[in-house]
Order: sequence, then C-alpha cells, then structure tokens
Amino acid sequence: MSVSVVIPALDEQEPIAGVVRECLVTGVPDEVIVVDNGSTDRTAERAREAGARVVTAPRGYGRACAAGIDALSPECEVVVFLDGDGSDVPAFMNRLVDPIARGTHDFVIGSRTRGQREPGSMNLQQILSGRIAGLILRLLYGVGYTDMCPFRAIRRAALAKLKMREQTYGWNLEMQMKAARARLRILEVPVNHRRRAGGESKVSGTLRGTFVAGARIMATLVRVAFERS
Ligand SMILES: Nc1nc2c(ncn2[C@@H]2O[C@H](COP(=O)(O)OP(=O)(O)OP(=O)(O)O)[C@@H](O)[C@H]2O)c(=O)[nH]1
Ligand SMILES: [Mg+2]
Repeated sequence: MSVSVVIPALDEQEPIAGVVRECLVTGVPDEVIVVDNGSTDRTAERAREAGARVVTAPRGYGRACAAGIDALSPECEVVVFLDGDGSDVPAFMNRLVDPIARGTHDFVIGSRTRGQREPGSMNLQQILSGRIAGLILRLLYGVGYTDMCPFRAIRRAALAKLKMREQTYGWNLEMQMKAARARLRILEVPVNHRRRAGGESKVSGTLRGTFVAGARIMATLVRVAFERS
C-alpha cells in the first residue's frame, strides 16, 4: 500500500530533520510531507534537506493537516499524521499502518497514555483531557479512546468521507469523533512518547496555549456531537 506521512510544523527547525529521517528509515512511507505553518525559522529548509516534500499553510494545526491532504500524491492510500517536534516515535509507524494494510481496520490511532512516556513528555492535564474525551466518546458512540494522540493512520478514502472542518486544535478530536460516528473499523495501539527534541512548546507547555487549545477542543466536542452526520 502507498503510505504518505503528513507532519504539521511551526518553527521546528531543531527537531524537524530528525523527525523526517526517523520516518523515512522505517521504510514504511512512500513520501513525507511537512506542512510549514508560516515558520519564521529554517523549518522548511531543514525538512527538505532531510528528504521531505514541503508545502505551506496558514497558521493552525487543522489547516496544516488539510493542506497536507491536498498535497498527497495520487497513489497514496494510507495517511499517517504525527507532530513535528520529535515527541512521537516514528518507529511505531508499522503498528499503525499494518492493520490498515492487512484490511482489518480503517483508522488506527496511537495511545500515549497506554504506552511508555518519557517523564515530562505529557503533563497531567493532557493525560486527563485525553481520558475524559475518551469516556465521553464512549458514551456518545460506544468507541473507547484513551488519548487524543496526534500520531495516527487512516485509510485515505475513509478520511475523505469524514469531511474534516476544524482549522486548529480541534482537528484531532474531530477525526476521532467522526471516525466513530461513521463506524470506521477503529483500533487503538500503545505508542511511546518523548519530550520534544528541541525547540519551543506552543501548546501544552504554555498557559495561553493550553487555554486556547482546551477551549477549541471543547467547542469541537459540542459541535460534532450535535451535528447531524
Ligand atoms: N501551536 C501550533 N502548532 C502548530 C501549528 N502548526 C503546526 N504546529 C505543530 O503542531 C505540533 C504540536 O505543537 P506542540 O508545540 O508540540 O504542542 P504540544 O505537543 O502540546 O506541546 P510540547 O510538545 O510540550 O511542546 C508541533 O509539531 C507544531 O510544530 C500552529 O499553527 N500552531
Ligand atoms: Mg509536542
């Protein structure tokens, strides 16, 4: 199966090359697309040097993912998403892609709370919000998640049908909700998680980032829960 990796990156010049290389050495992806969200540093250049194709998108995590999807090669059948800060562990990519390639699942998502976490790689509110969102989704759709992990793989055709709309931090949760609502065959697998490999935190490590992302995630939860499929 043809696999493409999409990596949203904003000012990640330190970690990005390592992330791209780690993806490529797995031998799983046919292409790695880094979506540069208007970085003011050398993220794009470093990503390109490491072997990625670079496309640009306006600020916003969801906008980055959408731009990555627009840029997929025509052959691509499976899309893998992961962060550009070196915190996700690309060595686990096989475990995410395999069940889709074997035809048993459509959406395979990592769970950092069930995997091994480097101390300090996730804070309490990230762990709790993933668990709580997972419980709410179990009540809504009968699908249990334990994390809103950015590292995930999905069949391209299934993703297209979800009609993703979130432009910022609601993107990850929106995909999980819509996948459950669409009755995709979903699997959650434990993945390890590290501290970011250099650079600065934009979300969980700052009070403002935490607040903005938290508000957006809650708004997404309410919007998608009440929306007709
Ligand atoms: N904040 C933000 N992050 C973006 C954007 N576009 C892409 N990203 C990337 O989204 C990923 C997640 O952001 P992080 O800053 O790592 O947020 P986090 O994982 O909650 O926090 P730390 O890992 O502690 O830094 C990183 O790869 C960012 O580079 C954007 O528009 N805003
Ligand atoms: Mg991070």
